[in-house]
Amino acid sequence: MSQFRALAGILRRSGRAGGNQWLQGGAGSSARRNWADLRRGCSSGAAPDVSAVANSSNYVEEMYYAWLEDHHNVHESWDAFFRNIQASSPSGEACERRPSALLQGRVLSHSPDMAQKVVEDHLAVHTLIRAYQIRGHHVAKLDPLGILEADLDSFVPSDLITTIDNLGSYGLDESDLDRSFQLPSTTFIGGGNTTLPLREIIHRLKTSYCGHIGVEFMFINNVDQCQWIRQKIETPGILQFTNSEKRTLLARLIRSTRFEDFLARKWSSEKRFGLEGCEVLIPALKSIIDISSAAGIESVIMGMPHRGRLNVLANVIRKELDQIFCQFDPKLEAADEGSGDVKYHLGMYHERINRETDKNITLSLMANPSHLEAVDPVVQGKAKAEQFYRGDTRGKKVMSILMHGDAAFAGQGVVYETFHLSELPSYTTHGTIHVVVNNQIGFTTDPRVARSSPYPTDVARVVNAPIFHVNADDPEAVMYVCRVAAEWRSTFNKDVVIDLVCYRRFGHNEMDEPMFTQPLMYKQIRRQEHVLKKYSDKLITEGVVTLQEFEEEVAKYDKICEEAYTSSKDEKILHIRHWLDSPWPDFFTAEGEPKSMACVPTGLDEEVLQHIGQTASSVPLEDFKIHPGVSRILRGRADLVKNRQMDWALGEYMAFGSLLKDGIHVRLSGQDVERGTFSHRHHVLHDQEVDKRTCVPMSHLWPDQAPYTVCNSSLSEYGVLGFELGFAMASPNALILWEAQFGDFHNTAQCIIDQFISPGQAKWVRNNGIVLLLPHGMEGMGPEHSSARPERFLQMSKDDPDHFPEFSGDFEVQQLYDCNWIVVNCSTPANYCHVLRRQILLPFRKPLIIFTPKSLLRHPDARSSFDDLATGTKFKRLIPDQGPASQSPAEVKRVIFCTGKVYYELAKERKLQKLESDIAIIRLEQISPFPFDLVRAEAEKYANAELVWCQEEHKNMGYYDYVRPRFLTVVANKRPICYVGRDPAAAPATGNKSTHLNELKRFMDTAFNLSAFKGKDL
Ligand SMILES: Cc1ncc(C[n+]2csc(CCOP(=O)(O)OP(=O)(O)O)c2C)c(N)n1
Ligand SMILES: [Mg+2]
Repeated sequence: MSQFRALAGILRRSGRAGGNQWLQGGAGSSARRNWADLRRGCSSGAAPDVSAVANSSNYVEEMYYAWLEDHHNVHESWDAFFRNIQASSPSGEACERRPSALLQGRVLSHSPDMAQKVVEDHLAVHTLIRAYQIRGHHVAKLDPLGILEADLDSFVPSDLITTIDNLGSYGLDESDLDRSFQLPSTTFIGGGNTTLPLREIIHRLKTSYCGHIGVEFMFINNVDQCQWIRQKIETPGILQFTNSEKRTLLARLIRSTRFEDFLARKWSSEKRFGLEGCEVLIPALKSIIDISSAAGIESVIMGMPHRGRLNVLANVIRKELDQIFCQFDPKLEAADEGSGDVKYHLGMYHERINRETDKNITLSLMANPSHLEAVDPVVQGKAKAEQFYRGDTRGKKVMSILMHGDAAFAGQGVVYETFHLSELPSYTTHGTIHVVVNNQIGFTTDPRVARSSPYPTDVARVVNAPIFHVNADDPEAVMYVCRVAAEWRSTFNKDVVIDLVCYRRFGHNEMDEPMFTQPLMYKQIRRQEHVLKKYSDKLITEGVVTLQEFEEEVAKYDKICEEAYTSSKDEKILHIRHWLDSPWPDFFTAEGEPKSMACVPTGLDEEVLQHIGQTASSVPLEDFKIHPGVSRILRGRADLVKNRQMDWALGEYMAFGSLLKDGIHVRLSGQDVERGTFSHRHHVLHDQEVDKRTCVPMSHLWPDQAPYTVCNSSLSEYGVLGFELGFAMASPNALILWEAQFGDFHNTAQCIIDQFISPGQAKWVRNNGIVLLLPHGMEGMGPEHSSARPERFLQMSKDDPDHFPEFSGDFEVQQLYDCNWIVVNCSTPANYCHVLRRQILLPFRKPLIIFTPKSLLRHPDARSSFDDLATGTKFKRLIPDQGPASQSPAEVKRVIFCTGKVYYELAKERKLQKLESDIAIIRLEQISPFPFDLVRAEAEKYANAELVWCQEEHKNMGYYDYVRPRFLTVVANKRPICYVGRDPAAAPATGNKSTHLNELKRFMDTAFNLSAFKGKDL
């Protein structure tokens, strides 16, 4: 039992009726002990029940004499007890050496009152210690400017002893300051002492918790972790550095500061989002990396916003300075394809030796868009993937560091989404170190109107991450906090936050005038001495460096910058490729080109199909009891396999299973993907009798297959899609799929789609083969749950609608190579399987957007034969009409082009109306890049027919706006393309079932009314 609890227990017990009897009995039985017992105080070795035995005069006397002889003869608690009595005795009596006067006067006649007072005072002191541990940070001196409150509040918690009067709230007063108190085991302020005078206790608490470091950790519900932090923060003298460490810190600070100075001197009117006011970020990151490297970390993946990014690239990742400087040259031409990106967004990857540890380390900074915090989940995904491929199951080799601005960290929801991934088994990176550049401003906005929480870091509390606030003008305090944070990560493998409370010396960027909006703050900032000056003065005073050494170090770095500047002028061409954050050296040629420009057929051997089909219909584990409903589904699958048929779920099984066989890791992530939103997938079977016992048949296909990961995600799109995108960056030899619960929910991840997936290659010359599965279809389910918004993806596709391409070489592959992403809507399970396999068999990677079915999952017509997947078969970008119309195309009056589920409705209606010879129906399976070649062949084949585009979506949605100009280009504007589908609308679908059916009927009637467009001016 802790001493604190023992004392508390005594207080409770002494208030109980009959307590005395118990006390006497208990004390009597243990009253007579030998000296060794006295020394220990009690047989368990824990603190003795001081008040419990205080009534036993013999025992107390015995103790008292022993104490008089030598204070060390008794347990510390008795020592404190007798000292207190002595201190509270009238003068003269305190020196009384006879026990009778002292004890009988002070203890025996006044106990249990006196004992109770001692206990209460101890409890009070323990409460006081706890108050500092919990709330000390509120009064810590965190703001280097000394004008702002880091917690937005000047309120001082009354349970901190900021004035002597505050002692009153604990029942203590000034006279108690020199009384000694037993320290609880939940503090380390004693160092080697177990008791301290109250004055010293308060002093040490203030030093630990109210100096330049403020720690928030007492919300963590794990005793060991709290103890660990207390020990790191409270142990006296812990914040000490060797001279060599101080010199390294100074050298790093010089680099950080002089780098910004250099840029400011050379390009005074260029935006660079300088680090001035938080120069300590560079030594901070380097220190985190040093300590992590020493603990075994081999790869660090970082994400950060604009502020200080160039400095991090130069001084942490060690990008060649001339490569950075040449980016400021406006005449520099880009050597690579695409649009490129501004210099303060580019990423970087570098393998080097860590000078402090002499170990190899790979550092990568992920490229990011302006959209603050969007890169967070991407970094996590990439880190997770690197851990996964290295078999680093506990995050001991690969780690992530995320940097944040104070305003963005508090304001952006994706920060919260990312934190919520941090402990999930399939998403954890086993601890991220977050570093906040808290310059107490966001652009022009003050924190008091930018957030509702006291600190910008409060979001981290949800995952029990400790938060270290630190005054960034105290470089040693910052280094210490970094050391603790890195050790925390390697000890507990959990997230941790470092809040660098700093200031922004200039405006938001170098062109901005901050005095417009923050006049007083900026008056103070102008007066603020630079941290480098303050720290170098300190070290010179301490004799750690001489002024001359300092000046030489500065001159040395300035010279490095000057030389790099000179050589940067020789750079004529900018290679964005050199800024790649995730290279795939073996996948591409040395020049970064695909090794071929062909795609092998994606069909499969019958044997493989049979084997996968059988596994998909079975439970590979013994004594595993599945739900009868699942049994039924598996039996259904078995029947299909017997008939060499597959439904959607089996088509997917064939794709995943065959890729796994070829050593391709498959990872499917999203909400409820394990079962499948529509209960069709069932990739994870649950034992109905044994809790948490599951079986993943896909993992039992072949003994040497690649691993299969299927994971239900948290209820997030932005965070999870970003994560999977990052995962897909790590290796080209993996099929990474994210499935939306319903396609329209992807819009809460729009930023990842708009900023990373669509333009990623153009901005950062990096391929990414992520697959988005977006359930889509108008099925009367209402405005939501219906449309995955194909129009949005198509609008962002970059193939030129007005340019008729040349059909040379492998046109299909060339088109795919040129596009920014691939958009498909497959109408058959076999084609779905083919497109997934093609995704991996292509010699490059492009994002793949698939609109997936809902009702078609079980539609008896939407099945494929094994023949459609046989060896030699491949993905069909377009499925031509195969019925009577195709036999005599010249007679055909109308060709309906469509995509996806509406095909089945059209085919059914055509049959009903007996128009199979008059109307051809052609399915566009790959919508973008548009299969100009195949569409042209079909248009030519049905030379006399009207061309119709039919979609079930509203006219201003779906595919129409994308396909129309391309059709016109195909027919050289010589034939019109008529629209059949729902009218334009604001909402994607009606919530009224009968309206839904009426709409369907109306456009079906038009589709099969052969005179619908007669005489119309199209
Ligand atoms: C999602 C998003 N919204 C708005 C912006 C515009 N913006 C750029 S920087 C900035 C202020 C950022 O403040 P903070 O996070 O504190 O970083 P600081 O610039 O102070 O380092 C804003 C609002 C943005 N880049 N991203
Ligand atoms: Mg800020």
